[in-house]
Amino acid sequence: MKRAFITGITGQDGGYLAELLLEKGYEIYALYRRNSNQRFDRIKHLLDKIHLIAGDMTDQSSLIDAIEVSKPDEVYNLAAQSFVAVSWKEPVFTAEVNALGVTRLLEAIKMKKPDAKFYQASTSELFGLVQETPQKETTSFHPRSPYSVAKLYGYWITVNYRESYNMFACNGILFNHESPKRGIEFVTRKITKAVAEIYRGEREFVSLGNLDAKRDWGYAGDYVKAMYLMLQQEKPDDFVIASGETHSVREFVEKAFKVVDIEIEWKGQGINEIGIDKKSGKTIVKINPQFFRPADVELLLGDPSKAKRELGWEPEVSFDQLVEMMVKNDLKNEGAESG
Ligand code: NAP
Ligand code: G4F
Repeated sequence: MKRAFITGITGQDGGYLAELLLEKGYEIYALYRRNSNQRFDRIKHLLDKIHLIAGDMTDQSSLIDAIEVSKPDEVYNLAAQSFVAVSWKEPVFTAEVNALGVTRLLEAIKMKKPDAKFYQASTSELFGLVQETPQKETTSFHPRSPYSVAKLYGYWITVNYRESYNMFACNGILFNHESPKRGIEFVTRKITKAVAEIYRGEREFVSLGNLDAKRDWGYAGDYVKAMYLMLQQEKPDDFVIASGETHSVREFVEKAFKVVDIEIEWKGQGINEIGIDKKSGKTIVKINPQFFRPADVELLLGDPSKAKRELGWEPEVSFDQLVEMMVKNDLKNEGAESG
């Protein structure tokens, strides 16, 4: 039986990846942070099927112990301070986890299980101020936040351990991927949760920032399959994982309200823009400068052709299906049905 060690198990991707690896017959060990208010909501259904090991990406000895105990064939490093907006508020902590944390984990593997295959959760945020469109494995990086600068270090230290120590270490350069399990601070889930609440009359409007930012959004359940496939190849390599389509935040808002039959009309400009429900005339979207970033990534569009060619990976869930799945889940969570 193959053994996998996953960091970031309590996050969105951790749950989907653990489900996939369990289906494939893996024994799973996973790192979790001890908190005063422990939250295992996303993996409640998996708790009796996996081995949890307490530890932290900022604590070297906990990672060495975890690798020694789990003796993994494969390591998936998903742990991160993953919210870009907070990385300006906590730049040093973000670097400790997203940059140095990767080195700590690679060192632990080098010491205790050097033949383990390693997956690093790299990101399309590395492209930042994009140098070409669509973005592919050979596109130059220009990170635009403390988050992505730290992830750039994580990317290169992964390449470096591959080249220095011949370790099987891969970067998955994943574009945005969402799901009903997405954290409520990220724009997609913030919107779908608000749509459900507005539909039920529990709130009047949602406040957002940059509506013109464009993202290449896919479904997390599809993207964890690519992580697994990267570690099943003969040689370690880096791959862009994306849908190959881009949509603005504005389009996401329109599609999400459409699921509950609300059509939006936009009025005004800049921070004075508002979104109005065409039928009722009520304002349901407002702009709040608080949600703009010191520097934003305006356009992401990935070219997943290498992943298709070499991994045989393709996304299955479309943008429209993803939006509908998330809205319907948020309606269901609160006990309401779509109209
Ligand atoms: P997420 O939901 O925010 O989950 C992050 C996970 O990291 C949580 O389990 C969190 O644990 C853990 N973590 C944070 N700091 C830690 C620390 N110091 N020590 C140990 N664990 C720590 O993120 P996600 O969306 O699943 O993303 C997974 C990974 O892919 C992240 O590295 C993210 O940066 C990267 N990524 C995500 C996307 C995307 O669109 N989702 C795209 C590209 C790359 P707690 O529950 O204790 O906080
Ligand atoms: O949903 P977001 O917060 O995701 P972002 O910044 O693209 O980062 C996510 O994807 C990355 C992959 O590219 C991951 F590496 C990272 O860990 C994370 O999972 O914001 C998306 C866009 C941004 O341009 C933001 O400015 O939406 C814009 N936006 C507009 N209004 C908003 C809001 N974002 C948030 N979170 N909240 C708003 O009210």
